[in-house]
Amino acid sequence: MDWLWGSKCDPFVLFDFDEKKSKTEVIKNTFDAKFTDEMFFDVENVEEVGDMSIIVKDWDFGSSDQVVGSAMLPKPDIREFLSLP
Ligand SMILES: [Ca+2]
Repeated sequence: MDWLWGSKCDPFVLFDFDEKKSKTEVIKNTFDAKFTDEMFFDVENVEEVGDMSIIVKDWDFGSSDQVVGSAMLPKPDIREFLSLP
């Protein structure tokens, strides 16, 4: 975790939805990343999907990426976001 001592973060975002994982590109050396990646999740049955896990990590060269923050987007919010009944 190199961002504690003056250098900035190299954030990327991991999504886990319906057991399908996707991630954004790494944006280097910032605390104010703006992600423009588009994520597509091919879901077989929207009635059976669960919550979406969202994890932000700091990419680190030569060591494990560190978790910066996380959130869970619950199924009702996903349905509303997708304008589903
Ligand atoms: Ca880093």
